[in-house]
Amino acid sequence: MQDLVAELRSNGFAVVRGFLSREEIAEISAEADRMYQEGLRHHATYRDKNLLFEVLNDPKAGRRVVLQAHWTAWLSPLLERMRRSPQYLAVLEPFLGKDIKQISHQIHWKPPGAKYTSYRFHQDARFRQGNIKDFDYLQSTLTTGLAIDRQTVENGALRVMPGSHRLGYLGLSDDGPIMVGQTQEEELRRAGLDPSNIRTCVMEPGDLLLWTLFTVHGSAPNVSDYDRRFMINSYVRASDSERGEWAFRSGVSTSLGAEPEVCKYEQLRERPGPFYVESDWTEEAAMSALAMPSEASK
Ligand SMILES: O=C(O)CCC(=O)C(=O)O
Ligand SMILES: [Fe+2]
Repeated sequence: MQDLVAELRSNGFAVVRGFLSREEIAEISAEADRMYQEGLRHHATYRDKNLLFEVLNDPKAGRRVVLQAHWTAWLSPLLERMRRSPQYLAVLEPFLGKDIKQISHQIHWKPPGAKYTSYRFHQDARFRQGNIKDFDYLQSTLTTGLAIDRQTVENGALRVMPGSHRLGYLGLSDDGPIMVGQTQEEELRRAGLDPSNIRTCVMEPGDLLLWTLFTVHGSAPNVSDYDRRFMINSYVRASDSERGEWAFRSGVSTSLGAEPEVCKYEQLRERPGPFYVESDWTEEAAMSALAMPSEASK
């Protein structure tokens, strides 16, 4: 038996090989494809409560792509069950106990041929608001990444910096969009990190990567001709978080309620949607904003 707790404590990440079977992954793969098609129905990024499709007209691919889908458990009974399946409880319980809420539920795609398929190095604490951004919460949270496709160097598997979870919040990539450009080595060195320690987490479909809110990680662009689908589910010890959807209560798998809970999307109550997101973080949008100053800035 692999001692995942010891591995995560010492390295800030660990891989569970063969977490799901071929059959289970085949089902999830088909459902992820269905969610991709669902996302493509929208001309731009779309939000409806916690459900989000990040949709972009990718300048290099010359087509519309879906980069992320959040909380598709609201659309998919299969994904709703799998986010709180016994397999997840078995991995989570030694870290978080039997009362567990879920903060994120995301499918990420890296469409072959697209420009925007990389993530600068960062710590996921960057994307959290409120109490759990605190370094004290290192032990209260756990993030999991399920390989739907093979994760290779070529298709942009997650890359981690071993031991970085002990350094507290470093502010990496806080200066700009996470998917524009790649982290320069100087930025890592300034934060006290040695770029030669970067490890690429090569995985087979069905493997599960675990990391912490403070583990420095990122991923390179997909330069292969196949997709890289990765499903991120992150969890928190329920007693340490007001936010999140229940996943397990006293070890019992718990389905979504009638109304969504605040997870990462803080404006859930005031601006539930549905709406399209007008802001665009691409370089192309930044260039056209410079070329055509808005009325207000003239
Ligand atoms: O999909 C990836 O490669 C990384 C995504 C990630 O780290 C994040 O969304 O926080
Ligand atoms: Fe991340």
